[in-house]
Amino acid sequence: MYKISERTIEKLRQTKSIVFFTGAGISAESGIPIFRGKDGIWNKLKPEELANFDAFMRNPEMVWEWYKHRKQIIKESQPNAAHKTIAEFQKYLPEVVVVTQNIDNLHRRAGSKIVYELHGNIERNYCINCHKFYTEDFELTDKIPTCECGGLIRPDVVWFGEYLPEDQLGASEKAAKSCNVFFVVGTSAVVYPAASLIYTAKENSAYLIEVNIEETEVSRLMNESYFGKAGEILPEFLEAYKKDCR
Ligand code: BJW
Ligand code: ZN
Repeated sequence: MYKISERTIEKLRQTKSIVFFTGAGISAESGIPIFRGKDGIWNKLKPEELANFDAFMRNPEMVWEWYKHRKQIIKESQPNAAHKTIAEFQKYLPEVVVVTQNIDNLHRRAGSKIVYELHGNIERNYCINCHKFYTEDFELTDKIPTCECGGLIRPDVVWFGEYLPEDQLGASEKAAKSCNVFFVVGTSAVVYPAASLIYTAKENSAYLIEVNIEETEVSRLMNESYFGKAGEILPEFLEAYKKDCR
């Protein structure tokens, strides 16, 4: 049981728009490894060595092996209590926006309707030559996926040094500027420009609430921090909110 503060409930009661800014930690309880920290997959594999275009061109087999492995994990995973709670909040609050750095599609699978994906989606792929999109499963073959034009197919995700999708970032900035409450859930908040949205929300007077198993780079900016698992804490917010409405 976590004690949700009265101030938080009051903020939720007054809010017109709420943003959930999420990272890998929200999917950890679905069995998807996080990148950094003590359980991070990138303790062994350096992110910059795999998640960049040069690495892909040098060694597409290696980069595809990594994505095929992750595609398989994601395919077998299910949204957890944290994703589901965010989706359930839609029943009670006027506007619930999810801004996610995750590529796993779990927010949509949980039923969230407004989801902005800053770093792409692992279910989509495209040809680096002609930009044709592919959504088929590639993990069934051992070969590197190749387009009918002969170009290499890559996952539609954002690697280091690449621009974020303009429409998704633009819509997220707008949401961060206009929301009243901004939740920061399961992210180390070290990757930019995604993390800058937290500062945008703060500059626009949103009430900032963090949910993470440990302190992060941005904890000092928060109005309130709740330390523990997202799948355990987020349902408590909803319960406390519903109790207050009765
Ligand atoms: C739990 C939990 C539980 C665990 N419950 N919590 C300004 C300053 C400095 C650097 C830069 C800057 N601007 C740009 C940069 C460079 C770079 C960058 O930010 N580098 C930093 C690392 C220093 N950014 C970029 O390159 C970006 N592009 C860009 O800026 O374009 C402009 C440009 C163009 C050309 C030249 C130069 C600039 C692109 C960034 C793309 C990031 N891509 C990745 C891979 C996506 C595809 C894939 O998944 O394979 O995105 S990297 C990886 O990190 C992934 C994630 O979305 C992202 C963020 O990670 P996240 O989600 O925070 O995960 P973790 O693991 O770090 O944290 C998990 C947290 O959960 C932890 O805190 C745990 O405690 C917690 N937790 N269990 C609650 N149960
Ligand atoms: Zn092509």
